[in-house]
Amino acid sequence: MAAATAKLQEQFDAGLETRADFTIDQPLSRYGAVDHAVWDQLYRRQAGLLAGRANDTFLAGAAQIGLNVAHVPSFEAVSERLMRATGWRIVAVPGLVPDRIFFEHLANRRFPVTWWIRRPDELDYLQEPDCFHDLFGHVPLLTNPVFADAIEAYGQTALAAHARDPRTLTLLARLYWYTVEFGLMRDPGAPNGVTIYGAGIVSSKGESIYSVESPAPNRIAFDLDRVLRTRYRIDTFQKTYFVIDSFGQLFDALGAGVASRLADPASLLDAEPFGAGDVLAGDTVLTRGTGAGWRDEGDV
Ligand code: HBI
Ligand code: FE
Repeated sequence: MAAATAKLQEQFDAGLETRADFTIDQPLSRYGAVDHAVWDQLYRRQAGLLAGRANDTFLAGAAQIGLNVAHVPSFEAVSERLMRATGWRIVAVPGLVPDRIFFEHLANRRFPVTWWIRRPDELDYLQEPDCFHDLFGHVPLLTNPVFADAIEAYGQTALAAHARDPRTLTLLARLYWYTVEFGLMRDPGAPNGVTIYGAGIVSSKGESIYSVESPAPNRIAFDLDRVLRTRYRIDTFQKTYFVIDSFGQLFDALGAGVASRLADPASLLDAEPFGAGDVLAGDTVLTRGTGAGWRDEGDV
């Protein structure tokens, strides 16, 4: 969090006027030729890698909202197209925003997008979300009505649960992590039987190949309670991916499912969490990972 805070401070210092909801006007004049070239390079690289690996609606959505351009897109132009598709908008922010503010935006069909883009020497890995991760990773699927409703429902549930009991943040973050950020979807027509929809995967060169093709990680059918109890790694490729059947299933989980589960979160909060690489007796295992590169090297 220290790096993110420093980054935020840097933006404040640079004189960007930040509103109470942490939004700013996208400072278009601050992008230079290098920034635009980074977007162009990342977009073309990921579009190539994701053909046949990502969920069908993902790349179609990216083109639909005008991300297939050779420069950092105008957030206003993207917003206009997205609004027509599902009534969602994107808003520019300096970086990570406080949890409550983040949930409030989602609950009101606004997706916060970090305005700045990584440097050319950071193409492959970045610790905090930048414009490419937020916009290319998260926004294309918001053109899908069911996915769009699922994220709004998550925002509303998270806002209420977090206000009632801040300890639920851990649980909410696990659910978001294993679906919105690192989710796979079952697809019998795909070469490996699954396609990518998670934003952390689609915006990563290495993980967009690893998540669907590597024998190392576990791929386990999504189960709400299981995911709510599972720790995650932020510093390596995932040891386990959870696989949904449809965006309808995601909507049920991020909507009524987690809302009812968090109405009385005590048992979940008290339970010992599962490790990121654990495979349990009750799991529906699609692929049991070989663990190459991580099993026996100590779990989280
Ligand atoms: N802020 N800009 C931004 N993007 C996020 O994904 C984000 C955030 N603040 C908090 C937050 N995520 C977490 O609350 C969730 O990932 C659970
Ligand atoms: Fe993200």
